[in-house]
Amino acid sequence: MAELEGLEFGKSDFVLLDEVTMEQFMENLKLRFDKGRIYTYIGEVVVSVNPYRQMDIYGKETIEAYRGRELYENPPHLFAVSDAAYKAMKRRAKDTCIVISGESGAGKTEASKYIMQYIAAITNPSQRAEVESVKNVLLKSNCVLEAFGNAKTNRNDNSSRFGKYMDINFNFNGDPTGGHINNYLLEKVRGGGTGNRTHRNKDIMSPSLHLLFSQLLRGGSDEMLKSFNIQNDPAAYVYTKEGAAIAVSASTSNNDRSSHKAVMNALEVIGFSKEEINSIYQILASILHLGNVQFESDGESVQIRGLDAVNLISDLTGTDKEIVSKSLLYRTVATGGGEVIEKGHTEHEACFGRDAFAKALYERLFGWIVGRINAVIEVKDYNPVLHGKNTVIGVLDIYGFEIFDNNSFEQFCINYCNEKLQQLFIELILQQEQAEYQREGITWQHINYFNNQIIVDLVEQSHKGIISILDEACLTVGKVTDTVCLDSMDTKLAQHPHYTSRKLSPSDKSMEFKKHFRIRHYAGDVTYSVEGFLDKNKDPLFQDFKRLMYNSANPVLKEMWPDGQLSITEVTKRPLTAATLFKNSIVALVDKLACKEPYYVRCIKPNEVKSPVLFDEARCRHQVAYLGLLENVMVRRAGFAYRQHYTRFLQRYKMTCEYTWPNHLMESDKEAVEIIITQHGFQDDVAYGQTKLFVRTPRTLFTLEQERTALIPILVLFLQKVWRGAL
Ligand code: AD9
Ligand code: MG
Repeated sequence: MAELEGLEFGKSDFVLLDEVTMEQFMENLKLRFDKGRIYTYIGEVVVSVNPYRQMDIYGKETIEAYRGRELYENPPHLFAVSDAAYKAMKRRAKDTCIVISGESGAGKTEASKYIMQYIAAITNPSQRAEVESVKNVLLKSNCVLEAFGNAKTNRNDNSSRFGKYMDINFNFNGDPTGGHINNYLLEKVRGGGTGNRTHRNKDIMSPSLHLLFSQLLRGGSDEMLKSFNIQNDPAAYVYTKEGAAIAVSASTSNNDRSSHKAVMNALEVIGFSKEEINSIYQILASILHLGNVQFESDGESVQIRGLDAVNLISDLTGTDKEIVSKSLLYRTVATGGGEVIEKGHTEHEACFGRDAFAKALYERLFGWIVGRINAVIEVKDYNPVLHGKNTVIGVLDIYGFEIFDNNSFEQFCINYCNEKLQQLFIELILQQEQAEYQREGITWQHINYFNNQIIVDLVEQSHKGIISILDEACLTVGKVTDTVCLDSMDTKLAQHPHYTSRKLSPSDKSMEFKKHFRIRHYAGDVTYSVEGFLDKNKDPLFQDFKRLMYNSANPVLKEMWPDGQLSITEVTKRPLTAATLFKNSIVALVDKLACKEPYYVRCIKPNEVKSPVLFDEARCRHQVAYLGLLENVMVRRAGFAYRQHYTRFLQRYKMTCEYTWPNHLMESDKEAVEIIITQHGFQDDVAYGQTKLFVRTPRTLFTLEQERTALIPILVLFLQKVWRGAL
């Protein structure tokens, strides 16, 4: 429980609310937001409200104030949980993780950066060069990943279009020695969150790419643009034409220039070679040119209209012009009899193939950049005997729950991920409480909470779950459409309490179209349009493109496409689908988090208009509800709202009892605390653990606190008289 803040700032810990009701919770949250107190605890969980303005609370002085201190010694802050995670890691050799959650624009990425900055600031006091270099790379990696994976959406000007989990490794001194980044589900096409849906919606490239292109076009040197044969005009390229308005409103020319410079610098600091950096931009330029490849059909066969773009792509990717053209127009297929034939695309297939190729180039580039950063920060020459236990702090900044006007496959995956994390949150929070009570020898009363396992099962259960049904549809030979797949889901899931569709409840006016299904998520109902689900799940990319890239003369490209070396007959018939790959990665992530001591930051977005003064009550209430924050407070309070080491408790409240002030004569601090508690008549409200006192209701603490506050002036007067010799 945080202290050192006056009551005019509200309760610094929600467990201290008089009653745990939504009204009181909201009142406190609003009061604190209005007073510029953006952080509040629920026990050790930090609830953060995006201030939408620069706050003077992250500087050196604040860092020093939090360094090495306990949670309750300072007002609530990200730095306090960062320090708690760091202390647990250093003192108890515990692997810890900080899970940051909340919806788009709630402040997750900013929080993750402050946490990293704090850890960087408090480690390596002796400034050892190799540790400084690791820290530098870890910090710079944010800049690079943001450049390649963030974008302006209508919810957030700097929205992360990928999930990120970063492990930071520490040596026995508690100094960072390396790290590892996992990235999750990079958005390759513009998601529902960006608005501006057009008839070409499914072909529109990721907004992150638009921003990158914009930075390249405006920030790249003339020499670079010339060597890539790129004009400094977004309207000249199909892929930038469509998103030009978004990219332009997201940034100014100056911004673009300085961002481009910063990214180039960060890439260099991290250790990317000149050739590698050049390759990165060559690939981006190739994607731009690829968008300009146009097809025409004479009714019989399909041709490429003009070969300029193809020639440029071939030059930039170090591939053969003929084969580039061929890969865009034909696909190699193996017949049932094992015969290999070339099949010409229809115009539609050719366009689909081109865009899928462009998206895959971007996705592989992003994955490769993450891989290169990992190679640099990977812990090397580690010897457990010599160096002691290698401990880890993980920081998770992953997309929050998404409900848009149009929800598609991406939202389905993201919301499933949030179900998994919510489940972990509840399990771990309960588990943690239980563990502490057990350690301290306290009897624990189990509390009921909504278990979202049923929703997780609805999505992921084998054979019966939505992902299985989707996969089955994708693997079925013949013409299976999105609607057929929806039919299958309707049949298998009709009885499920968290699933419904237009067909199952035709009277439901809110689901206008037939191609929709709805999941009752823990955070609310989300209606998904099944259109495009199958394509996105299959994520089809013709093998010919993979082979083309693998045979590139550019070693960087070759490295990105190892699967291009498989011949058509070797290609596995049933590659894992996008949903299954995603599921596997999230299951692995949850396993990773579950074995660490967790710390949570729950971010809330105060309004939709990025205002520093507006607290949109309804929006905030909704977030508090779906983040399960009230349940969190209840769980925390159902047991004991407050706990403290005997010695610290004694220090604070010994003045409230004649037997302990100024010093006690008992055998132990524990006994002295027992005297204070009994003298106040609070014995029924507490339990005595091995090392800590547990207090059930906050009122007890308030009474002690009030008494202490009332006594301070009297004590000061008393001491002044003693000094003056009046007594
Ligand atoms: V998304 O899911 O990636 O779309 P985030 O990551 O939750 O989202 P982000 O951290 O990017 O949100 O915050 C959005 C914007 O809010 C930032 O660009 C800042 O302008 C603003 N923000 C967030 N946190 C703070 C803060 N602690 N201080 C000042 C903040 N501004
Ligand atoms: Mg973010």
